[in-house]
Amino acid sequence: MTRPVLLTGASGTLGRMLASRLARKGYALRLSDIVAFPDPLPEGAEFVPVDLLDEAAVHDLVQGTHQIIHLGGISVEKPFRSVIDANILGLTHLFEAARQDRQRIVFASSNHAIGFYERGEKLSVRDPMRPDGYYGLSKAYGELLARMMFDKHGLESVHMRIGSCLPQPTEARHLSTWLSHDDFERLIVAALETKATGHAIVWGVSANRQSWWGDDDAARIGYVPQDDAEHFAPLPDQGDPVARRFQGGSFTAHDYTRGD
Ligand code: NAI
Ligand code: 15L
Repeated sequence: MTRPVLLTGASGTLGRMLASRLARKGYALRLSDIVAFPDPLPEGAEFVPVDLLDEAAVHDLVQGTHQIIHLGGISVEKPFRSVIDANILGLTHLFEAARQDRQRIVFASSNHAIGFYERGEKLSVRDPMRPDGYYGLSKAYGELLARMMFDKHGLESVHMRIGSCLPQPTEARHLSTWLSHDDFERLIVAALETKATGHAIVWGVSANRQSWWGDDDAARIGYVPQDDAEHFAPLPDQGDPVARRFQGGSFTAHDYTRGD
């Protein structure tokens, strides 16, 4: 029997979209979230409700699956306490369970791990992280936890530093950060299907002419984006001067107290 791919955060915006796309491609899926899956279950999918904070339940959830796509957790800037619960404790439970079962994890990291670089600066995934809040910091933790897990235990993982995954770009910042749904699917399939990934970090971004993000491990996992936000240009800029200055946009302006 085929072992299903585990998808956490399945009831969220990207999870629902991905679940139906992967099911159409013939993947057997084990969907999981803390809240019920709101749509009819795709063919070949089962749903297992789990709170990532429940270590024993996370351990059981991983058993018998084949690779893990981890989208579950807090997906916006929030106070420290709410972020650490799902994004640090919950994430660590998942990596520990994956390590015991020797499963590859494909992790939804975020551009907010590097949000305090100024717009226009061209980045490599090897540049130092500059998180723009507790949310971005939790994504930095995920990437580093996985680095340790690979160096110490050989656990493979692919980190998608996702920009803005939307049906279409709606503001000027998205001309650089947009990840189309089709390219998101391409990235996920590449991360699942590549024979060996090691610890890979890939910008989760389309082939945008105005992208700020360059050198990464996309070629190593075979990810070739095909869409370009430029087709939607020009788009209006949004937010206050801080949001317009930095790559992380409005997340950087949240509780920003510097005078410059
Ligand atoms: P979302 O907020 O719609 O989905 C997250 C899901 O995680 C929700 O369904 C929620 O119920 C679940 N969740 C939260 N706490 C949980 C817990 N303790 N146990 C189990 N499940 C829990 O977010 P979205 O937009 O679908 O994003 C998915 C992932 O991709 C997130 O990790 C987010 O940080 C990341 N990401 C998304 C981007 C985007 O453009 N949508 C950009 C960069 C990263
Ligand atoms: C993210 O990490 C968020 O999950 C998503 O809601 C968007 O705000 C995105 O980044 C972005 O930066 O556009």
